[in-house]
Amino acid sequence: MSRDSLGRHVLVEFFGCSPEILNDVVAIEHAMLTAAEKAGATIINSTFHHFSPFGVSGVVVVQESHLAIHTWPEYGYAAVDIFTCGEPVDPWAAYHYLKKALEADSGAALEMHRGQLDILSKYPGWELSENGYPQQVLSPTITRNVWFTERHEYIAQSFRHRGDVVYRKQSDYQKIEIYDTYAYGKMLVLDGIVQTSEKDEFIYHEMIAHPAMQLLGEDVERILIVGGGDGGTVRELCRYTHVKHIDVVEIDKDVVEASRKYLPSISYALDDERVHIHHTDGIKFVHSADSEHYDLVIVDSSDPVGPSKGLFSTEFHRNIYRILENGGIMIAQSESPFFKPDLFIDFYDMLEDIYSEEKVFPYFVFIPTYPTGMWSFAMAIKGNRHPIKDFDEEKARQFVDEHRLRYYNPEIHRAAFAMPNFVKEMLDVREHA
Ligand code: SPD
Repeated sequence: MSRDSLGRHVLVEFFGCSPEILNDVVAIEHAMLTAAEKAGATIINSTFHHFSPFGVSGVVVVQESHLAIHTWPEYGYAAVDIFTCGEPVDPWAAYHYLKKALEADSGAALEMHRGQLDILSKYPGWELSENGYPQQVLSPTITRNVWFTERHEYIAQSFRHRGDVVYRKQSDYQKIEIYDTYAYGKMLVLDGIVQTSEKDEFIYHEMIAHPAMQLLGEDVERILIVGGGDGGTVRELCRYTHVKHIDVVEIDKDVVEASRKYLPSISYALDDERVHIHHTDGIKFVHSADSEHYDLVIVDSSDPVGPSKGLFSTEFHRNIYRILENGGIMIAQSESPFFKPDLFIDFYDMLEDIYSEEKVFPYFVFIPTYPTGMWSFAMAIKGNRHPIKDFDEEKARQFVDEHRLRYYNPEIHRAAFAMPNFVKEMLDVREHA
């Protein structure tokens, strides 16, 4: 090309692309960065976002201008701009690469010459480098701006991550992903829902385990965890030497494998000899378990969608009641009164039907990575314990100090059971605490 303009702008339409690729922010970012390299451009930085419900937009800023993309997965369509200046950079190399990378059936492109030199005249004092192109940027800093978003109907939360997915697999039950986020470290995501992260997991896992364990004291030998394949709950329970046997019923072996490999600080206790992992359906397991067999049952589930749906059902919880020893405790993650108010109310109604109103106690935690931040656990007691009256504060303090727990302590134990007024109203609470 003879140099008749400052830049070349190729406006591209790609048709018949793979919808999966067009909806995958990581794949699109990777394709666009590679396209910039293929064009011979020098990458300065990139920013890419995934939109609700579908689509990705992003820009790669290169020393020689930019590449931009907007995708419509539902139409298999992508609009791409490739704008370059400087002879050595070839926008068409980017075009051909992207056509393959997006698996497009066809592409249409229009090249415009931007800044035609025959109609421009240079201002004095604004000389360019010898060859007439912009000066080279010395040691460009490459930054990437790639986000995972947990999306719901009315709210969403985004986490910036390092750009490459650490782990991704469509298992037999769900889509499992692990991202390396800047704010929370590695983060386990199931079907688009954040489960746990290296930096805030201690809140959830200490609080699902220790309130009940401190209440049960030495009276706990056999424990069942339904779900919990990441191993965080097991890790907390294994701190208690008097516990003899823990069954972990995690339907999805890939969750366990991924956690073992990529989240060792959470999962290491899965190798404790007292832990027995069963890759089977928790509902069936509980259905066929012996009556009055467990001192503690913990339902460490995901939200009530996909494989976790049945873990919020009446039949499942009736069976848990049956398999609990007299005096035993059931703990379940019970979502957020803000995020899913109807489900929250129904769940507590159901537990009160089974255990009686005086034996069901919601308690609350703050979890930064979950929608609304406010989360809850249900404690349901078969027998005559009370979470505050029977709480041995001194023993708990010793345990907390010995294990250097980071969230749970005697003050938190008491405070967690305090109910905000709006929750009391939701649950129609007549004081029994
Ligand atoms: N909104 C997500 C709730 C997930 C609760 N389960 C997390 C499992 C951690 N062991």
